[in-house]
Amino acid sequence: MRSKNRLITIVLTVFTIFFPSLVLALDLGTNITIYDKSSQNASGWYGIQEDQEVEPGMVHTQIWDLEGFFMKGYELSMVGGFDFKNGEEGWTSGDIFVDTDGDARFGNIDEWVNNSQENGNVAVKNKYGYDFVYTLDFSSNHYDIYRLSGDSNVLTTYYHQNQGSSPWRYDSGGTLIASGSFDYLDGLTDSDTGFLSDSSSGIHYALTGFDLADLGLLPGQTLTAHFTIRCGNDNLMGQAPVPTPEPATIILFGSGMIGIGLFGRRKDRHPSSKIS
Ligand SMILES: [Ca+2]
Ligand SMILES: [Ca+2]
Ligand SMILES: [Ca+2]
Ligand SMILES: [Ca+2]
Repeated sequence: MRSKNRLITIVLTVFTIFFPSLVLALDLGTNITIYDKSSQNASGWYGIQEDQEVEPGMVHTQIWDLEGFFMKGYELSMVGGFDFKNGEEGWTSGDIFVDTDGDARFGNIDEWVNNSQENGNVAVKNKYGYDFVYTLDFSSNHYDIYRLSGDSNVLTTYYHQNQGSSPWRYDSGGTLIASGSFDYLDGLTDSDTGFLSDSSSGIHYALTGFDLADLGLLPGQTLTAHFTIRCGNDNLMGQAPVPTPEPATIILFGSGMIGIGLFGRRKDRHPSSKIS
């Protein structure tokens, strides 16, 4: 048995040395990214795909590229060439907005945004349809979740031509419903993420661990997630049906109960822990 274990260890070590990308590849679940409804071309940096894409007329390199939203069970994550924690040239991350009743408004700005020709991150009523926002604190990797209404205030993206990427951040008037913590990953490779980089940067970043269970969603509802950078340079959108609880969760829960049962029985052998 011992030599068999040693063989397994050797095989795993060799595998890790020769195929590090396979071993380290992130498993963030299903890619739920959708078209952000803002493009000039069918492909390329102003195209309809999200990887190697930014909004029309904006700076286009990997360091400005938001790449994908992912969902694994009730965990939401996202990946980008943009450094979510440190930003780029003072242009920082926004918050993560979630719509749960199918009326999120984004892209196609001429159709519905009263687009002033002024630049600035302006506080406006939440006319974008989002029902929840995860506010991100990168000093402690902490998030708060607020429930939003149409009377809540949110901040627009900075550049007036990027209003289809709004909103950027939460401002005020929501109701705090839950809190949690997220993980920030840096130094990810193309192989880790499945996305492309370029000569400006070979690196990808990820934020993981946003719990959707706190939103009280029902299976069958569709959720739409939104994130952008302060300038609105790139807009990232994701959409997916709310999952039904997985059988695996029930099995795990069941085995946990069996474990507790065994532990309890073992403890019972000790006279002092007997329950009469
Ligand atoms: Ca990219
Ligand atoms: Ca992009
Ligand atoms: Ca909504
Ligand atoms: Ca985009």
